[in-house]
Amino acid sequence: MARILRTACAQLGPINLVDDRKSVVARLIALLREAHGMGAKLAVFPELALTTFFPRYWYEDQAAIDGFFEAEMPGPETQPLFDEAAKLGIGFYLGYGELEQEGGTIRRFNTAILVGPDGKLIGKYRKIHLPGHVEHKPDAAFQHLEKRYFEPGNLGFQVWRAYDSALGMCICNDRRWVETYRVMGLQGVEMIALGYNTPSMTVPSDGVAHQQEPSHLRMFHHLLSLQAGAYQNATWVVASGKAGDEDGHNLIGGSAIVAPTGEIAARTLTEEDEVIVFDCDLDLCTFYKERVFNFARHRRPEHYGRITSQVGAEPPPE
Ligand code: CDT
Repeated sequence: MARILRTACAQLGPINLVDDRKSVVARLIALLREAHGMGAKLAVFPELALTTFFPRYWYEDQAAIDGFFEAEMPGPETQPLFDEAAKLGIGFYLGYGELEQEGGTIRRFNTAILVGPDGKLIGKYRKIHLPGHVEHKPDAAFQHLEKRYFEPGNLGFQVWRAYDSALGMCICNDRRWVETYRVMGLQGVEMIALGYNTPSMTVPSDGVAHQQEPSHLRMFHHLLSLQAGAYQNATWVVASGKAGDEDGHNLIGGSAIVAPTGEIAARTLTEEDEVIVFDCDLDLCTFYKERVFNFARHRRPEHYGRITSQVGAEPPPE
C-alpha cells in the first residue's frame, strides 16, 4: 500500500509594514482551514511568514529591528495558530524571525519550525546559507540585510521521523545549495519543507546595468534548484513563498510541490494567499533511493573531500 502524505503548500500574498501579527495570523489560520478542508495533514507556510520581508530595509534602531522577531514560539499572538492546528489535527511548517535569550546574550536567527497535528513542536531549523550583505547601500532602492540581522544557523540540517515519513527543513537561499539537500539525503529524507521570500530584482549594488539579472531568471533558478535537489536526493520538496508587492517590492510566487522524479506536481498560479495540495507518495522516494540514487552502492566520498575541506573555489595555477 502506498504511503500517501497529503501535503499543502500555503503561499502567502504580500505582508506590508502596516500589517500587524494579529491580521497575519488570521490569514495563516484561514489558509490552514483551507488546507484541512482539502484533506491535507501538513501545511507549509513561507519564510518569515509573520512579517514583511524586513531585510530589505536598513534600520539602525535595534528596537525597530526586534519588532520583527518573536521572543517566544508560540507567543500570545501565534498561539491561536497552534490551537487551530491541534483542533483540526493538521501540522505545519512556519518561518519566523527568532530572538533567543541565551544567558545574557541575545541571538537572532531566521528560523523555521515543524509542528505536529497535535499542535506540538517536532523540530526547529535555523537558516544556514544567509544571502545578502551587512553594510548599508544607500544608493540602492532596497537592501538585502540578512547577513546583518541574523547569525548563521547552528542546528545543522536535521531530519525528523514524523508523519510516517522522514522530514527535513531548510529556508529559501538554502535551496540553491546542493549541500543542503545532500546532507538531508544522507539521512534518508523523504520530504523537505521550505519557505522563501525571493525578490524579483537583484539588489542594485553599484548601478551597473549588466549586473541586473533578468527577472524571469528568478523563477527559472528557483524551480531548477527545487527540481534538481528533489531528483538527486529522491525526495519530495514542498516550497512555499511569500509573493507579490510588499510596499512596492515584488517577490516571486511559484510555490511548488516537487516529486522525487524532479517533476513539478503542483504549483501556485497567483501572487496572493493560495493553497495547493498534492497526495505525496513517499514510496516514490524508495524507488529512486534503491536504484539510480542508491547512495550506499554508488557514492564515492573518497573523492568528495573538497566539499567539506574548503569554502571558496581554488582554480588550478595559471
Ligand atoms: N530570503 C532569501 O534567502 N532570498 C534569496 C535571495 C537571493 S536572490 C539570488 C533567495 O535565495 O531567494
